[in-house]
Amino acid sequence: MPSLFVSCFRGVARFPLLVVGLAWLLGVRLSAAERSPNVVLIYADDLGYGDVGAYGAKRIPTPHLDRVAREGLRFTSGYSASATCTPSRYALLTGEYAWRRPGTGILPGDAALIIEPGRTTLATVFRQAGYRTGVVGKWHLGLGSKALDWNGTIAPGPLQVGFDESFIMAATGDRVPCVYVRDQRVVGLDPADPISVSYQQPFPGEPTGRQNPELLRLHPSHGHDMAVVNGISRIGYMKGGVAARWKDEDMADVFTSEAVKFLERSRDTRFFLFFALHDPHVPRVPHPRFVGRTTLGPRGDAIVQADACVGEVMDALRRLKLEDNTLVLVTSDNGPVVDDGYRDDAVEKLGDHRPAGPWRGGKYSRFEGGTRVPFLVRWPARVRPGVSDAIVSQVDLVASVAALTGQTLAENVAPDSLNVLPALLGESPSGRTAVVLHAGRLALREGRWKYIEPSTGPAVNRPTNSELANAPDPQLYDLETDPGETNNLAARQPERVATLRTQLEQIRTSGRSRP
Ligand code: NG6
Ligand code: CA
Repeated sequence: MPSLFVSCFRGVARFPLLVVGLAWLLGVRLSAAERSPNVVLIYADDLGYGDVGAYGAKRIPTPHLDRVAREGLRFTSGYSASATCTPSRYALLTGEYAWRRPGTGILPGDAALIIEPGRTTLATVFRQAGYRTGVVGKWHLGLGSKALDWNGTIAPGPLQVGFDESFIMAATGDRVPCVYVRDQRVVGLDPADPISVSYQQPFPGEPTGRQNPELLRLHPSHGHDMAVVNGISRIGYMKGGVAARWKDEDMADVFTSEAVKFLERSRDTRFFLFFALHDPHVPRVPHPRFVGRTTLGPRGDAIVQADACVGEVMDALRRLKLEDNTLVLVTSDNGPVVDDGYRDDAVEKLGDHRPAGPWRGGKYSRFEGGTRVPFLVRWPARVRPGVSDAIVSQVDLVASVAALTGQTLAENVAPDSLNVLPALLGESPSGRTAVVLHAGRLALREGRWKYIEPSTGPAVNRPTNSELANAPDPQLYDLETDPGETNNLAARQPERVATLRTQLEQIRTSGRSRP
């Protein structure tokens, strides 16, 4: 570029609009990074494909999710990478299938952080592009290195893997410690009442659900009989930190107000917010204003509450005049479960509601219900409303965001993340050709075909009644003619089974699936 031009350009750099106008006049296209939007990823917990009006739910009003669907792109083949929370979140943030790494199963609340600080993550990719990054809500990827002292500095955690700010719960609503952590500290902790956490032994003198059922207002159906917090028994034991303990009925409001405050603080910069809702995971204790909003009991009411959280974030974006250039992606970490361990009427009141929609199985399952989840993308400035049948997985966000922000990923990072940006923006009808689905063992979807590798595990997860898809023989389904996976074609099409088995084996042994 001639030096005269460069110095002119520098001179006007203080006037961004002028620069954009000048660039336009000169026919210079803005780079991807300059055009890229704010991103809000709303990640529900255990929300099923069939739990959302836009996906066919009739008995749960979800007007805000439906509006996102109506004004955005609604995916019919959007997947979480696994059928439970920790491995799905691991894949979402690292772009690596969790089954490659031992130790990425459902974590206890006192587990160490499972993402190594310094690794490329979804958050570092945004940060690299100059975004301000925040996480609010459920974390469940571990905290600290080992033997964490909850009364001191809680690290490493979100701040060491790419987030500028965090306001989280460590694990799940049903696991101790039942406190919020802002950045590296427990919120509202009284130093005179320190917290202790154990997943091995009860603390002498502390009540437990097992021994003190009279203290409970929500009783376990399986497990969940240890520490009693807010009248609900949990997984794991905790002592102390009484002033810091959360109130389950306020949790959605607390997280949403933190999410909105993050948006307000970030309005003048580009930002990425990972807003990980707790609903409708157990224990389902919605705020009183949502109680009775459905005839499905607390599970349905918790979904209405989740929908309201989405509405509040959308309202905030509108109020801050950020709606147009913010890409909102709403999805869920795994499929639905009805009885996940508390006697909360979910089974009794289910009636004809089908939480997984047309799919078989649910949370914990390799049938489609385990991982085929609601998946919505709304970005008014760029994405035209519609429905997409492209296959996309949450593991693809790392590579797709790199593309969105004009970056090239290093060869050795995010080994399973594919750039499906054209599909996410509705510019291409196809995303991936194949995706690996995970719940203990693996399954492979390739186009219309679904191969489920043999497993000796139980066919049904007894306490939850989730059909797990475990069987000693291979399974092959044609999702186009048999979306409910009822007609196993494996015996009739052995060549296809062999091809898919080899393809899955290749993905497994090569350590990566990104070209
Ligand atoms: C299971 C819990 C279940 C839920 C799940 C994790 C029992 C009996 N069941 O072990 O209630 O917490 O773990 O869910 O304890 S997830 O969505 O975070 O993966
Ligand atoms: Ca979950």
